[in-house]
Amino acid sequence: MSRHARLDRREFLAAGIAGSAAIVLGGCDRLSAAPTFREFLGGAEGVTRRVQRALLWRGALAREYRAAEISGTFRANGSQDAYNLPPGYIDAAAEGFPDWRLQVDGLVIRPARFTLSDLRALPARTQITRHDCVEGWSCIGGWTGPPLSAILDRVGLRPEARFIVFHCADELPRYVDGANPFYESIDLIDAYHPQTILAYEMNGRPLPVAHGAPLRLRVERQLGYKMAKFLARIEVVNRFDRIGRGRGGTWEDDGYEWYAGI
Ligand SMILES: Nc1nc2c(c(=O)[nH]1)N[C@H]1C(S)=C(S)[C@@H](COP(=O)(O)O)O[C@H]1N2
Ligand SMILES: [Mo]
Repeated sequence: MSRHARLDRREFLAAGIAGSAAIVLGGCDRLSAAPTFREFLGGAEGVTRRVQRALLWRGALAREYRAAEISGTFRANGSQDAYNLPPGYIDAAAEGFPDWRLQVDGLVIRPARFTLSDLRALPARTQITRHDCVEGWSCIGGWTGPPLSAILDRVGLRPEARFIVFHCADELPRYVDGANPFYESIDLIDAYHPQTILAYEMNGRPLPVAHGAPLRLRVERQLGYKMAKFLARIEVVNRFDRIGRGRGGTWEDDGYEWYAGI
């Protein structure tokens, strides 16, 4: 990555953070450790990750909350409107995404395309969880959708499969040397975790555009930036060094950790 691109991205983030400081986090909380949170992820992250891996079973469930604990307003972050989305996306949303398909391919036995009704026909899980953003805020929301494992079982993983890559419809402007669609990736442990779902509903209603309509990932044992919104394609791979800038995700390509455990 050129120094220039990184600077642009930093400026972009700085502008976003400055902008969001003015926003009242209605219904959301600042994390108690907010000032040191990023520091914690940076400096001590290696230690944290080793300790987590040693002490915590990665299959353990994230805490789930009661309906009464849902945040009155759930903050939207990153791409959230027409600015970062392809032309026509908002209109398609208004019509219920008739032409939208989720493409699932890569190291799978039966590549497939799913419509929203295909996904709604699968057994769904509803979970009320806390979303923690690396920028130091958290909100509690309810999510409904099929477990990712159900989709992976449908397509069948080939033995070489190691990671699941989520390709999104949005692009972050100014990040680039060219087109830079948002992407993220997780390993098979998280992919088969029972709380890893593809949510088409938030708080009992169709997922709003700001939160990633029509479909977003919830991977509840990790930080917010892993929860890819505006899903377009799921690719099963055994390496991700040739995707994007090679670190497994848009935020990782800018220096954040690939495993963002909380
Ligand atoms: N496609 C896409 N997914 C994304 C982002 C984004 O900009 N684009 N931002 C990430 C970040 S940093 C966070 S905190 C959450 C925000 O989700 P929310 O808008 O529902 O709060 O989405 C994550 N997933
Ligand atoms: Mo975030």
